[in-house]
Amino acid sequence: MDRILTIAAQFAQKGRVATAQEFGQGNVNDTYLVTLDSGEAPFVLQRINTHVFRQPELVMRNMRTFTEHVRQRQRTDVLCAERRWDVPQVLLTQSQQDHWLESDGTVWRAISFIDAAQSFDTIQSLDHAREVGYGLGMFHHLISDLPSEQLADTLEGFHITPRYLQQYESVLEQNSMGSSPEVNYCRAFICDRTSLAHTLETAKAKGLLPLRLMHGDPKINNIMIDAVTGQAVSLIDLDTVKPGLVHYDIGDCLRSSCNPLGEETDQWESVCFDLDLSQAVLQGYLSVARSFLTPTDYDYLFDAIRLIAFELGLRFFTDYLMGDRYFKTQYPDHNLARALVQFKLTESIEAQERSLKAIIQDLRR
Ligand code: GN1
Ligand code: MG
Repeated sequence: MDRILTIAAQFAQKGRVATAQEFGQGNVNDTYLVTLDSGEAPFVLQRINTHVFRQPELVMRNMRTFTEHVRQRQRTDVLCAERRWDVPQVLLTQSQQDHWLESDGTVWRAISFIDAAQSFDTIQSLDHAREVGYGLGMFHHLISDLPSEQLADTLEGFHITPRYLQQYESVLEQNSMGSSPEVNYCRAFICDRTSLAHTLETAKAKGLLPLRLMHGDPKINNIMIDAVTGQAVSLIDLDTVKPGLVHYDIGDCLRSSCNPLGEETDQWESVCFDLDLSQAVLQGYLSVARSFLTPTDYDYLFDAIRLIAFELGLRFFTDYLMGDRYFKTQYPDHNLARALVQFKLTESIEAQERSLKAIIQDLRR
């Protein structure tokens, strides 16, 4: 921890670093909450996983472009005048850099802490679901007038499902994996859905879905909720804010918030997608997003929800087969367990296709 304290001190403009504690549930970066002994606001320190984000300087540049844009927009935005909305700020080092390169080659950055707010790994109530949706809508609203060319692609291939499928297939060719009921289930599950993988990319290629800016990772625990009002007040984890489809975000938000057991549950056989929650999330989202969604956007909402759950299962399973190189794990079969959860969720979404489509149909009127 001494090393972390020393790195944290690079970002402490005022006051001395008092403590640094591991923080959050991130699967990719390492995150610490840093407190200062001067009563200054705490901040978040992160080691950027450069195995995943190979150009961390681009990640930081995007983050600064994004936060500056939103800061300007908030000044005149009517929705922001009505209620609290916070944007995490990039903190600079003593020498005014947006990241710190440690002598061992690790890359670090610091971000302001969203005060008096919390996030949850699982959904708490229908009101919470509505707020989660509102938060994503607000995020898309605030970013909707930033031209997508202004942000770099910080993670090539991210959410391009056919690429994940290709990667899976090449891992299968090289890998003589043992068979177990769980592994066989995953393999058969993917095999039955290879055509599904292309749904959003085909629509994008045909020009049916426009390239916009997206958050990339708006899962339930990246949406901060005000500790007093219960309202969504911020989206954190801005590494993957980059050009993409808003559908990836909508799918990710729903797959993570409408699974009441959460993505880390060990009861994968009981995982299901909750329709009432999905209605609440979509209501919250559309209360802001209705103004910029096109009729075709609505046509692809069901596909997006189904696809992103499937895609995450595919990513976890491929990583399991590759020996856990991408997602951090806490035990040997962790990525397999995570994949099973997402596949069960996909199955549940598929089983409720008609009802979920009816909810979407009803909300688009
Ligand atoms: C990763 O690091 P974290 O937990 O914010 C992943 C997301 C997944 C998520 C699943 C850059 O996000 O795509 O949906 O795990 N981020 C990246 O929990 O791959
Ligand atoms: Mg993330």
